[in-house]
Amino acid sequence: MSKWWWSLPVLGLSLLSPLPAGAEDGYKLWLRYARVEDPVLLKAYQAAFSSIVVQGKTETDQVLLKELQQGFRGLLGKSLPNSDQPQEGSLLVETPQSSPHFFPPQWDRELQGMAEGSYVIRSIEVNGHHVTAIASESPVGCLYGAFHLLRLLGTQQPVDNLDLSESPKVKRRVLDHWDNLDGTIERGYAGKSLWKWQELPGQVDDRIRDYGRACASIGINGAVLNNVNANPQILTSAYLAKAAALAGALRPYGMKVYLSANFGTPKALKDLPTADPLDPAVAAWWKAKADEIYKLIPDFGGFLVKANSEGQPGPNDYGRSHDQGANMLARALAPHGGIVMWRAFVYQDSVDKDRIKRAYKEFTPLDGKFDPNVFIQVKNGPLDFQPRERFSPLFGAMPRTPLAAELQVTQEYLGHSTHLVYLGTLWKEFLDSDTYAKGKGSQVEKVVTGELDGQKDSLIAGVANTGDDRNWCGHPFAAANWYAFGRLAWDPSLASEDIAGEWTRLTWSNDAEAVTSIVSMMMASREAYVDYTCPLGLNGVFEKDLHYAPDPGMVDPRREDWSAAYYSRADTEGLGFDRTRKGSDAVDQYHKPLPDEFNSLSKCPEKFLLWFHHVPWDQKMKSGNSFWVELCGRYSQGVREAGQQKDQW
Ligand code: BDP
Repeated sequence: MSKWWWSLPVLGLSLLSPLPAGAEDGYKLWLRYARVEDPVLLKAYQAAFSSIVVQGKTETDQVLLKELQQGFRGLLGKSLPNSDQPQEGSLLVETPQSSPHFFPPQWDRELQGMAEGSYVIRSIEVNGHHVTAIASESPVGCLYGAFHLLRLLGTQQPVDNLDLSESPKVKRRVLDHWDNLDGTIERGYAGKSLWKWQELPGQVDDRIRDYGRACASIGINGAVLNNVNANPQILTSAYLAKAAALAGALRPYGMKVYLSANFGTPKALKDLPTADPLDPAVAAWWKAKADEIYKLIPDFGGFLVKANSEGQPGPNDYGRSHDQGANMLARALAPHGGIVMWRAFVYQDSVDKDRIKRAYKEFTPLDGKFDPNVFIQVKNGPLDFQPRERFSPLFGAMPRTPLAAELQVTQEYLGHSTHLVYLGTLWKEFLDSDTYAKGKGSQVEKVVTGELDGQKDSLIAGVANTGDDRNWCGHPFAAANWYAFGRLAWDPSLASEDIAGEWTRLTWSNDAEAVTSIVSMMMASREAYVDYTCPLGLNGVFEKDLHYAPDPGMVDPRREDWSAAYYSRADTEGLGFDRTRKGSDAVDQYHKPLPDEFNSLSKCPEKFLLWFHHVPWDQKMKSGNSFWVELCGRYSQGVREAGQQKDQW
């Protein structure tokens, strides 16, 4: 198929300036700490803060003191001294350990009942002085509080009568780096890996600390360092020492390091003739490996595993099941407090003719069979990070297993780092979806936070979009997705528009017109992208391997379900994949009343139409148009919208 039309929106957006205003190059991300523009506010802020009191002596305390000093210097043009005693206008940063004399006992009680990393920010009086207090049970909570206060100043919010209490709704907020040991990044569009493996462990690039700062500023508290298509070498002593050096650099920022583990490692490294999870020698190998890791990295988070998926080894190779594989690893990690993130991205074609039904069919029978420290990590949609998918029916279908949501921050199918596509709206659509698992009001968000089924541990992972490009993500607007991922992982109930507004103010400007224009570009961008690439629920139509431009007729000789034609199903009758009860019956993997809604051509929301239906070309749409006319109209609408963004910019 000719792809001339594909160049239209790209042309439009490539006219965006790649650099932020002035001499800035994007390196500072949303941590620019630009001088407060409003003169009245600037004066008020300058008067409100006189000194910083950080009595804690941990590495995290040092990091947060430096951050506050840098932030105030930039925002207020004023250096604040670190003093021992609170005075009028002090900013008091306290934990019960660091400041036993100041820490109000009732705050202690309040915070003890809250999740790790929680904090309060309050305007109070201490010894007759007006001070602002940031308080937490831990230095890391204070660090989050410090970033919160700087965000308030950076977005020009009032800070005189503060009474804030913040608590992360998800416990583990993790970036998954698909970084290879040779420095390349699978699906990376922003240069090479940030981890300079060849320089480690002797030399840790300063940039790692800035990465840690950026993550901490939005509450991200973990990083999987290497690609899910894991090179077994990562678990050799040489690489573990390198990982330990990175863990040391990230620890002050409250970040734990995790590793992707290749299930076949004991065999691949030629330590054992097999990787069979039921072979005692294999279990002993992993136990010894876990012991070795925790000697080097005492707070190691755990393993992420892609097993029996896209050629990766796994328990099925030995006739064993996913739970047998995952539990064997989990038992090696459990004594140290580590977890296994076992991915549900599996689609063996023997399981079902329709690829999107396979993971559900493989995993739901295993609910209740996993050890407590195993997460099943599920991509938001049942296919593969498409511009729009219905949520994976696994959410809400495994009540006895903690489910981690895997989102993709890097824009594999969403225009790489060339197209402006703000993903906050996509992720909210997913998180807000009602699974109906326990009746109305059982949103995906509640599955992920653990609220729905009373899970104690919770995890959201985002496949990172960072690289060693000077501006981190390849395009300033791609950084908004890193930002939005962190903010939503902390609190999935935040509104995507508010997050876009915050990011815009911190990154570009507080100027009202700039904020309105940029936020409206961002808010419309994903819908426009869907329209100009795969409208009305069309899916799986991207070109082979690269996954950049749509190519709905593509046939991949390697696998039917890697072919766009398998998904688009265009024929003389119509377009789209019939997943109704007359077709693959994927609709019945959802809880009632969703199956009936999706099954019906008239009730199915039009944005998911081709995901569930093979729609006749002459089908009458809600607009009154025929399906064909509507489809063409959506493509044109997407292109128009992209053009409009150019004008707005
Ligand atoms: C697909 C990517 C592939 C990943 C795979 C995965 O194309 O590069 O390895 O997902 O998530 O989206 O394992």
